[in-house]
Amino acid sequence: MQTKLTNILKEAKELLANATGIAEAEQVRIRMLGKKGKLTEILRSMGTLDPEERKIIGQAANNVRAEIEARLTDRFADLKQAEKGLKFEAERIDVTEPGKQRPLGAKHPISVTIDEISGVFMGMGYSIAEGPEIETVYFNFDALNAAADHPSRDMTDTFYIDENTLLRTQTSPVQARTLLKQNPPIKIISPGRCYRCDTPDATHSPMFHQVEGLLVDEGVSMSDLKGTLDSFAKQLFGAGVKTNFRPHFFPFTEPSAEMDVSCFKCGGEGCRVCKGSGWIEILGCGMVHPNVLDVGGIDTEKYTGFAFGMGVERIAMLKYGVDDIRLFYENDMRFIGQFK
Ligand code: 2U9
Repeated sequence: MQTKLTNILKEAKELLANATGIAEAEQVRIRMLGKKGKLTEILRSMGTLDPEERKIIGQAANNVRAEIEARLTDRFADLKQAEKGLKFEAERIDVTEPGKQRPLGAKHPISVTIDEISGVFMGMGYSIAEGPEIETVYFNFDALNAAADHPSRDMTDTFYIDENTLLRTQTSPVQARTLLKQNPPIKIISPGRCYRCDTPDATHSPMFHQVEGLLVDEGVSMSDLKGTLDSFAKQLFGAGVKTNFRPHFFPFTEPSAEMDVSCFKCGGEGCRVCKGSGWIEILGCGMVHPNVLDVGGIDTEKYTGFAFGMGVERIAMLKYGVDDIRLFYENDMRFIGQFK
């Protein structure tokens, strides 16, 4: 029996040494110490021994059990560590590998241009006013002195939602609302989206952007308008540009004018950008019509004002040499990314 015990220990040691994983080591435990295990069998058969022998063999069997258990514990620990090592190895991350490149966005050229225009006027003390893109016919047309039969009111030119509601065709209703809300001095610009029923082509889009401005105070004259807009043009297009004002007509201003700048590309010599004339039309402007001030509840005996408006896409196209307005709405990063 002693020999059997020695063999059991030897076999257990060998099997454990060769076990390549926790599952195999567990099989060794069952084979030796399990209910039907070899050592258990010996312990069970000890009943046939005489008491003296039983004591000796019992002691020896307990020693063998303790030895196998100790070996099992060590082997389990080693195998567990080894399995963990394999798992870590399989999950190893190479932190030196280059990361995935996420394409960076860029500020849209229309936003770049609005920010440039707004920056110039904010530098002159103007505040930014905003208002709804879905407007009333009253604020978009009536309050702005547009004649009842003015062509811009046509269904073919304006997106109507119902007979009293439309998508604003200009940002002027923002200033009309400000006149009602605020007492002079008023000094605001209103950048924003506008909508007109236009078939898209290289220079037209049914949605476009404007920046309009309004200044109302005591003693405001046409020379204030000219000085302000001349300074604006020099800051936006370069100190060397000259401005020229041509008479024009708008329902909401009287007198009205359009402002040209000397061509910032050719310096006035004549080129493709200025179509050979040396001048480029930039914006419309004028002294606010007394009818418009009246509607806004402004005392026309005391106050006068000037206003101006410009199309942002047009300015951006001229400034950055873009020849098709539709490029602004395609969101192609190869285009948008050029204006950072
Ligand atoms: C109020 C009073 C007056 C805003 C003005 C213009 C001249 C003008 C056009 C330029 C190109 C619009 O984008 S465009 O088609 N705008 O020429 N806008 S004066 O005058 C106002 C606005 C509001 C209460």
